[in-house]
Amino acid sequence: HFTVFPGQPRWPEGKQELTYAFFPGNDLSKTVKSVFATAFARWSEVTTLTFTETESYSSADMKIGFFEGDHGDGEPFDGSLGTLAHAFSPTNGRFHLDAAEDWVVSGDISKSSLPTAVDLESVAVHEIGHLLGLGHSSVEDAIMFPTISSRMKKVVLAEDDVRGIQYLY
Ligand code: TQI
Ligand code: ZN
Ligand code: ZN
Repeated sequence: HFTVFPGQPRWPEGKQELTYAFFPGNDLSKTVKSVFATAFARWSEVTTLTFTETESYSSADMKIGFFEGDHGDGEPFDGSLGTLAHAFSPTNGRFHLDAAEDWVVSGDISKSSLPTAVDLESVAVHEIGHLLGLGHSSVEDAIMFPTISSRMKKVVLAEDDVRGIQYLY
């Protein structure tokens, strides 16, 4: 079953149109950005929320960036594998990814030659769940289940994820 964060934080009722921006220091490719757009779409499809990219990092509701090691929020990254990414509960909006991972941004992760490959879309869909207020789920098929078998793609919301997000919004 899905969970929410203590106190049930969520984006306010009157704020259905959320914006996101990429950390300007990262200079991400169109392909990488499109992976995030697809991941946001998984959640907008089952809610009345919309997600739009904005150029203004400072005013964006959600701020996405790739960082290595200690990056100033007290939760340093740890190099390849281990912690892959973290996102904070509403309405913090920060979504950080470990730049040291071998991110697979398109295509089939099972075909990657790297044993340390991590599927970016799978992690993005999971972390956006956190950004929106979902905690972890006990349902193994759920995006919000706290483990993912390596070299696996898990990008389609399970019924439990949909129930969770529709409980909040
Ligand atoms: N990062 C953890 C996660 O997002 C960070 C975390 C631990 C956390 N406990 C939390 C975040 C409680 C919010 C609430 O779960 S991670 C997975 C999964 C991670 C793990 O790098 O370990 C995914 C990131 F589910 F596969 F294990 C993405 Cl998909
Ligand atoms: Zn961080
Ligand atoms: Zn998680």
